[in-house]
Amino acid sequence: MTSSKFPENFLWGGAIAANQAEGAYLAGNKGLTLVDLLPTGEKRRSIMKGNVPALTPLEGEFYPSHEAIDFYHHYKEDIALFAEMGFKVLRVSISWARIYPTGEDAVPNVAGLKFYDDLFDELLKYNIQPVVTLAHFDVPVALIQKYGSWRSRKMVELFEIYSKTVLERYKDKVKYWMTFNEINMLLHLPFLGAGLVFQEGDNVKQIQYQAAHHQLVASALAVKACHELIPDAQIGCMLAAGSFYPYTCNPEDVFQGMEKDRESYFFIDVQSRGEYPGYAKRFFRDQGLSIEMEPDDAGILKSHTVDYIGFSYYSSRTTSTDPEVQKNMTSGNVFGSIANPYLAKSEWGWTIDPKGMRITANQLHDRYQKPLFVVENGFGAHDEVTPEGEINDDYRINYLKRHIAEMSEAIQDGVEILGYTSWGPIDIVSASSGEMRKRYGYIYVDRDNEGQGTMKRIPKKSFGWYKKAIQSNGSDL
Ligand code: BGP
Repeated sequence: MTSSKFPENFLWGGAIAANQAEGAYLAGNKGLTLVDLLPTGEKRRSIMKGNVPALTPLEGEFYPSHEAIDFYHHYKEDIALFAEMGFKVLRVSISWARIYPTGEDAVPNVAGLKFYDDLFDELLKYNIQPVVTLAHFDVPVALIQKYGSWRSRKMVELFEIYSKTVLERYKDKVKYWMTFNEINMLLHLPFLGAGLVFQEGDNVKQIQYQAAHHQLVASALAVKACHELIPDAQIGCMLAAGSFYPYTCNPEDVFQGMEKDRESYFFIDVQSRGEYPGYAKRFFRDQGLSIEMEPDDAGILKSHTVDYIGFSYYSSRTTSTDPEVQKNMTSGNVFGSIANPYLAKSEWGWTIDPKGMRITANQLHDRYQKPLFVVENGFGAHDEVTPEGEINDDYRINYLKRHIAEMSEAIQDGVEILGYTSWGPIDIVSASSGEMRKRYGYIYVDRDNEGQGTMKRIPKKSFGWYKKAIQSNGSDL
């Protein structure tokens, strides 16, 4: 392998989300969001799919996002550590319910606006550019109660108001924006991705694709608003990426791999190319789905496409049409993946495939011919603190190193990549499991699965490693 090369001005940094880091879930008049209803363990998994028992937190349950790592109160200390590592960017999300606690308040919440002003100012003090996601898994609960969340067209209008509010407010501070985090998650974890709750007898696919249409129009309207309000900003989409490999060269497997990729590409085709692809129209016909669209929608989608393709990459996926092979599914992949016999897995069953980063980046580039932004990548692992108080996370360094090297290969293949924000540069709550034990950080946080701990921050071994990687612009991994 040739040595790593990155363009000058490559945006090195990390990515977190409001709902997994901030905590302070009721502070400053914040309203409840869907993550405030997610406990840990099995129950969480079932709720994330849309089986939601109650739309209020239950007495006696532990909700990890309520306090998370209390970034709301610790952000200065945390940003100082990110600055020490040399971050050029930090990806964060704005919690809609901090700005509009019920999602449709007459005026935005002053305390919420101020929190993000202070946060962005603190970042800019260190020359760290904020990269801001408008929606990262946190629909206000009041909108789920009143409208059924993204099933309703009403959400498009309310999201537009919210987007315009924050774009206008932070236009001098934020130049990189993103609309919906992992928009394709709506198909796999519909409650987490879009606040969708299902009742018996619901036509789940119909509801999902109608909600998807609403998010796609809302995304295009946010792009429009961003271009109008902040002409020197860039706004992108965000895909949970990772290509599907056919298990064999049987054309049936190959075709299935293509179709599975298209389940995800569908969203980005609309956001980046501005229209529904033919295969999606066929899918709707074949499935008997009828998506309600307003007369202006096609024009909105066509005129307001994204500037870059943001994506998360953790692992590749594998698919087969053979029922025998299908018995060997990986436990940790919400996309439904067969175990790949060539690849190892993390403790959570996530396949480790650095080469897949290069493959995925090339495929996205070939398809869209727009700059890419790797806005999530990382290794969730259980870390041990030694009696000396050290965390020697060589496994994490090893994972990141190999992925960054493959990203460099992709760049040398001609793929334009704006930057790399690894996931969870400081330990935060895991989205899929709700655990604190599944850690991604360069910075350890003393907090456990039950919410106990001092919240103390401790740099891990990977802290120094990432600092060096950034300092050398990726050439010293
Ligand atoms: C993505 C999400 C993140 C994040 C990450 C890691 O799906 O955008 O919010 O948490 O995956 O997943 P987990 O926390 O489940 O390990």
